[in-house]
Amino acid sequence: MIDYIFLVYVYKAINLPLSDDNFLKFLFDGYLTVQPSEMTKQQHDCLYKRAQSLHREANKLQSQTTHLDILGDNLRALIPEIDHVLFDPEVVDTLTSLLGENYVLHPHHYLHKSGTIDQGFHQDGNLPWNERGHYRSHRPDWALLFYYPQQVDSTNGATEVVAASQYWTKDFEKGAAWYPDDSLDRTFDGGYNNLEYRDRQIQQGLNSIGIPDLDRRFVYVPQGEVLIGSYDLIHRGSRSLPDSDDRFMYKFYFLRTQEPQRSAQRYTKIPNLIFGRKELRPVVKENWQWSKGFRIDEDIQESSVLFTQLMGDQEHKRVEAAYLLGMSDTDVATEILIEGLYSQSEGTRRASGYGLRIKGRPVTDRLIEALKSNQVGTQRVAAFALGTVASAISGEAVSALGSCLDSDQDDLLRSNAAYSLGQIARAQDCDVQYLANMLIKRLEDCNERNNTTSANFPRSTVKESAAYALLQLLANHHVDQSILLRVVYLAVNDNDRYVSVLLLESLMLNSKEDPLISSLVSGLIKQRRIIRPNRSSQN
Ligand SMILES: O=C(O)CCC(=O)C(=O)O
Ligand SMILES: [Fe+2]
Repeated sequence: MIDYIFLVYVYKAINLPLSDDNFLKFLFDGYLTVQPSEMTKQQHDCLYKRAQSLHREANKLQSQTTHLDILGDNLRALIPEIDHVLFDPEVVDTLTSLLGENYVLHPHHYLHKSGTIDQGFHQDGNLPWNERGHYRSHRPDWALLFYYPQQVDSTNGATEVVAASQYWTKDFEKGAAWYPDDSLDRTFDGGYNNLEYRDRQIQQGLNSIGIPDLDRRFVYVPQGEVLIGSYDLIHRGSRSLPDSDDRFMYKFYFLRTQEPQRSAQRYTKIPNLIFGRKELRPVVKENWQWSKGFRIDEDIQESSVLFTQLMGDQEHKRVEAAYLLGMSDTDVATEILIEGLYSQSEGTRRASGYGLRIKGRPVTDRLIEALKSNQVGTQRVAAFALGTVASAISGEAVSALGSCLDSDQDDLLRSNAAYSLGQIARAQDCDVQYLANMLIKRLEDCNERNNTTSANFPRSTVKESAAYALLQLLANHHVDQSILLRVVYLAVNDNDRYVSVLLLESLMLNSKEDPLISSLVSGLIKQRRIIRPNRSSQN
């Protein structure tokens, strides 16, 4: 039997925020690696052995749901020592530097073991088990953490990443429907015995994104290393040699709950971006400014060149153009982005959304109008682009997103609307009462039908986005006790463990000043939650 221990860790004040150089490196490369500063070799060895026994236990069980019961989501209860990694000062400081204070550990996680098959390149789905909830953020809103309890080298199945790939993606729409996952090659199954052929398939999958000179890197690391990456980094698990020792990787991810604060004057200096890939400089510059809480408009010269780039079919050129247009305060830039939003090309619409998202208040009305478009691909992007703190002061924007979430037919639109309400909920001046009621109502009374059974787990992607939004709200605002009681009820009763734990996290942040409640909730979060998802709830 594995003992439960419920240590309540107290976050120490951040000592060593990431240096500006390292932050910039993260914004370009999309990842960095750190060594936990207070862990010993014995602790890493212990986490290796624990991983081995858990995989053995899973193998013995031969059940259809070991991924839900054993290898995923319950790791903090089954292997309590993993908290040494999650709460190590170096890890906490790095995550705090990237995601701000009060970041939250997402309740979905997994213990990976490499094997002789290869994964193809992919971006992890932004909802558990490769489901899709919203457009990828581009901002440091989400981070993944890969922990390796043993050394990783060319023999035992390293993770391979594509450096600087986190701002790009592939199209996913299938008419009005969509692919839930972002595999670069959706037909790749990793099983071709001819290794040269397999390697060619992997490279071709990556080539299909249409961007030249991508930078593939195997992540070889010493024992105990942690990779912290943008959630959207393209990566894959590579094969191990047949007789190598087991290689484990504990995967977790984290989310931001607070908007960056305006920094001291010295940060308003824009660093030299000349060393990074050219197409990424505008994105990195915008992210830098956003993270430091300031904004300087960009001069654009060749708007016709940017127009052609945005309307074209090269993902890296579209994203570059969208950011340059987004950072300019000219009308011509706005008009180009709006035209892009209504384009027939999915990639152009998506890129335009990022540009419009930067513009904020001046384009709010245009985005509200686009929410009513008869092209669902335009509506979804408009819902996403409205999701910034700048929209909080527009009552129309908030109620347009609210009625979208309430009554639109398209699940991906509703899910994006919920996600955006979460971004708006970070604003000091948002309508807390309205948002709380609307989000809670969406979660109560089975208002959302289950719309996926992926990973053998019936649940609603929209509900998961609504829970995320409620977490953003409660992390930033005090609410009446009557609201908290409704949230407690949902957290205790919801059949979706991700909804439930995100709500517990929201209660924990909301009751930070009360050590009794926060210790109790923190214990509940760590506790193994639900042995099996309730299969009778296919409402
Ligand atoms: O095992 C690895 O190194 C990567 C696994 C991974 O990326 C995944 O399963 O999504
Ligand atoms: Fe992955």
